[in-house]
Amino acid sequence: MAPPGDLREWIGLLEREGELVRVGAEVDPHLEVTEIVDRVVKAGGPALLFESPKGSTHPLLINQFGTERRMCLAFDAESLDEVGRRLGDVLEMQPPQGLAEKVRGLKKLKSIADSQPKTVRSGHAQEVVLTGDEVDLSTLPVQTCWPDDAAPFITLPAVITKDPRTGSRNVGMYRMQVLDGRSTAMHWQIHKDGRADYLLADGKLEVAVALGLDPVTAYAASAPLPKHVDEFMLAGFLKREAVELVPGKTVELEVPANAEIVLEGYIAKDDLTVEGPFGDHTGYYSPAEPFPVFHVTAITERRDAIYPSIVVGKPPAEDAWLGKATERIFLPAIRMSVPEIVDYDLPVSGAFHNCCIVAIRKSYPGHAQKVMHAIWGLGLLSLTKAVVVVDEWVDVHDYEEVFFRVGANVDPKRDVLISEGPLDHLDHAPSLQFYGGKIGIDATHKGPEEGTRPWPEEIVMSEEVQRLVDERWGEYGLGDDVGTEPNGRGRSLRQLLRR
Ligand SMILES: Cc1cc2nc3c(=O)[nH]c(=O)nc-3n(C[C@H](O)[C@H](O)[C@H](O)COP(=O)(O)O)c2cc1C
Ligand SMILES: [Mn+2]
Repeated sequence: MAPPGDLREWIGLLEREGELVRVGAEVDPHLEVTEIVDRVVKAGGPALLFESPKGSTHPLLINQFGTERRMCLAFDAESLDEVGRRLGDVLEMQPPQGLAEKVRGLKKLKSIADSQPKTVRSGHAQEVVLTGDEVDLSTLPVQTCWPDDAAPFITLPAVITKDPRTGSRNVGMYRMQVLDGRSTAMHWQIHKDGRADYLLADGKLEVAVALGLDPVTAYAASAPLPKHVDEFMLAGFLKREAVELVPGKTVELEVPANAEIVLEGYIAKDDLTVEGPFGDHTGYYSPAEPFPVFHVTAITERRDAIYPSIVVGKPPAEDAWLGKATERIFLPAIRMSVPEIVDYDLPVSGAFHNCCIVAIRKSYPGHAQKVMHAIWGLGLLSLTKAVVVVDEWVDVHDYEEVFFRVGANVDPKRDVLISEGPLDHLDHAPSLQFYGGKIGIDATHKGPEEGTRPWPEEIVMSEEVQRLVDERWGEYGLGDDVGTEPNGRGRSLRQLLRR
């Protein structure tokens, strides 16, 4: 088995797994779809294929990413950590020793070589080609997600550009406000690679937008890779099959051959429009701001093309799982530069950029502060507003336990670092947009070498007594519902409180 090859295969898989419901009733992409999906997402419900969106002939697929199980189906993996390990395996390659290791090493190298996208002659994405006056975005069931949204927004695009100097490709997920039948805004934020390509362009930048991809390639568009690394290569690696591309019809860009819909066009330098407001993943409306205009020169489609969408809003929304995928998949890459990091968690309710909890193998004074600064210097993680550092044995995904450590181990005067730096484009809290305060909380154990009193021992029952009680449990007449597992380190507070 491998991850699905295109959106149709993916829909077929979801259907076989009982993970998709077809909605035959006519439903309005203006607000109504959002209210339905928001309820279904928050209940952990299935993907939805709206077969008759009002005013459009294209079906609308939504909530394809809405649960951990569907993410695992998308990646053909047991867990998202397994996907991370596949990447980590390649990143951490050492010179092989012995024949068996050499053979394994060659396989790994081949998996990298095979992940390079390849150009093919034709693809479903271009079964229908519409150019000039035939271009009409109003045929798509683009959602107006929230009541104060300025217009309909394309929310799940893979936006393809090339660096005008080096020719290296970038694929990013940037929402697009529909302005009229032939143009949209392009909401690449100031820290993003697509915008960097635009700033480097002389006059005009060609852009292609792929909609309706296999789930791994769609995910890859949202992955925070270094600018010179092609997201289609990551997709090829994770799919274990190269992304196939076809030359665009009106642009010198290659587009995914398996896409349901492709928008081709260009963005002219300094051609700006007012974008927003838009009900954003922060849980608030992001205000209207100037962003570039994307002029569509061609729409190419698969016959009976399916339009993909996603609703962001107050967390948790469907995008939570795209964010969690990134959190898990990038852990090995982060550990390449900060190996003392054992694990990290970006709480969904923190909209990913607001908070990062990180567990470290602490080995010298100031180590927690070193890691805070590392996070604040690492790719898009640099936009993190709050970093909480805990010791390696703390489960960073257990927020009750993290809260316990912060309460128990922090002297606010000594262990809180207030800093400043770049902040997320969408963060409305700082006085200045893009720039403001950061907080680091050191909730690790300390000691005299960091100027504190000797640190007390945590309470843990001796293993001997735990074993004794295990053995004698039946004699106490307490039944098997309570207390059959030992307390102490390693058992999370949340698990204990649930009992
Ligand atoms: C559903 C969804 C919508 C997103 N919308 C935007 C957006 O409108 N603008 C933006 O700059 N980033 C947006 N992002 C985040 C980017 O896709 C992400 O930061 C990615 O790394 C950008 O690609 P790049 O690193 O090549 O610039 C969105 C992510 C998701 C999952
Ligand atoms: Mn990129």
